[in-house]
Amino acid sequence: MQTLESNKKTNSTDNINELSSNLPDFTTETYKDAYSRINAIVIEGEQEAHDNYISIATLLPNESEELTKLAKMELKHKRGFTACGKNLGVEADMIFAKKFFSKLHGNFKIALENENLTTCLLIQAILIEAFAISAYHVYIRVADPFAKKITQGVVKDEYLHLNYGQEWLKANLDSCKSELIDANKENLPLIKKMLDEVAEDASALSMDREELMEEFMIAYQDTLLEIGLDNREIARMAMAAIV
Ligand code: PL3
Ligand code: FE2
Ligand code: FE2
Repeated sequence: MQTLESNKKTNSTDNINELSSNLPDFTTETYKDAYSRINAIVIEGEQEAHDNYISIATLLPNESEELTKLAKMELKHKRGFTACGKNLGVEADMIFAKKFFSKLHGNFKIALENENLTTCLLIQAILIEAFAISAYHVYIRVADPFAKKITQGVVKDEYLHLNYGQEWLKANLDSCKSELIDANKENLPLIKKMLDEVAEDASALSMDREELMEEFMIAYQDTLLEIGLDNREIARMAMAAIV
């Protein structure tokens, strides 16, 4: 547990890259073209995260204040990443980004309509946040100085969001475990698909696919362990990504 915990706070490779400063050329057309989609994905993701926390608050009226706070952070993230695109002279391809999220967004909507709080929290506060955390960690190592600063601020907040979902699911594990496992089976493959879909553009930004997967699995498994699932259950859940 100690070692997993320490993974959250220090990302060893952050420092290594700082020393070698092996950064891509942020001015090439190839870089900017890929950035127009990646930047849009992040902007759309932050907006949807905002909307999702506001929606979750309708299912948890007692926690509305806390959830509204989390939602507001997402809008701040959105503004930060919008500035990153402007700074590089890139126009975000929002149509692409909406499509990118549509399947997961649809599943969230269905869960919300059915008042499946566990599923809503798994999708937003665990899967999407772990995806964001992994992507932002990898991005920080190869980002332009302006974006790097913004992303470092954002990733700290994302841990608060992940933590929120983690603590609720931990406190309610007895009653939500089977829904959690089912929802994971349905939605983890979508995250895997999204990762595959973004891999080529990410690599144009010097972000490595294997590294993204690795960071995702660290955040994901660590969270499930904290929630109170055992190693076998976590292995089973993770397996849903490869079938
Ligand atoms: C929740 O707070 C945010 C959800 C955003 C999802 C982001 C997915 C990231 C895809 C890969 C992007 C790399 C980072 C680049 C930043 C401009
Ligand atoms: Fe965010
Ligand atoms: Fe978030």
